[in-house]
Amino acid sequence: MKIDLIISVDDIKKEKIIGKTVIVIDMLRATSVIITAIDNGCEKVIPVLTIEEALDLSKVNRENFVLGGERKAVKIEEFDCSNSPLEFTKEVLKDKTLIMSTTNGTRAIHGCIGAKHILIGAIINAKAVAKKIIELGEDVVIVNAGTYGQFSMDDFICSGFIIDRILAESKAELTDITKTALYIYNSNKDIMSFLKLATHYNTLEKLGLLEDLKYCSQKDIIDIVPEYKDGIIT
Ligand code: 3SL
Ligand code: MG
Repeated sequence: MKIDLIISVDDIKKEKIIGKTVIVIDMLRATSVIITAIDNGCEKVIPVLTIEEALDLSKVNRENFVLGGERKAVKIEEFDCSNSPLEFTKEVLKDKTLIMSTTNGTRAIHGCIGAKHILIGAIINAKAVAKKIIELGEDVVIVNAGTYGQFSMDDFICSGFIIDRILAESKAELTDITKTALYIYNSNKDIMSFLKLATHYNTLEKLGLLEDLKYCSQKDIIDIVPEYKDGIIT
């Protein structure tokens, strides 16, 4: 098994992902939200690119849907929830479909359409992702959402952590970039300390979202791996 990595949504090249198994990572915070929502009983998540699309989709039977997401890390006015994983509780999500639109995460998922498997990963489900990757036994491309089309330290260390979890149970061939992600994780096993250097960490901290940062940095607290297929994540 070979593991490669793409550093941001703007760097996705179709020829690198078509027919491949990909892991999409936006640990701050979109993929952490999706994993938490599904784990808390949300029926399915529909990631969409625009606010208009989200509002349109929810028009019929509005009570069946929860709308979540952000622009510039802040709740979208017409939506029910922001992009804080802590808002997506069992009570909020019971028997609901979550329609979600975020700046980088949902774009990254859409950018991977055409891949054979699109798995949703974060720090909180890294071990489960590693297990699934080993079961599939195929080459993997880790797709970092990044931030506004740029490399993001948070997604990179998360990639290194997932690679570490894979290597704990299996052999894999690494490219230079995945060796670097692993090196970064191995030199910074305290995720929060490393994240403090990241631009997006500071953006969220300034918005008073320290609890989100703490939550998203917890290792292996959730044992499921959501998968995107035909427009929905289950
Ligand atoms: O860009 C995204 O998808 C979001 O996760 C960013 S934020 O952390 O909600 O600001
Ligand atoms: Mg992010």
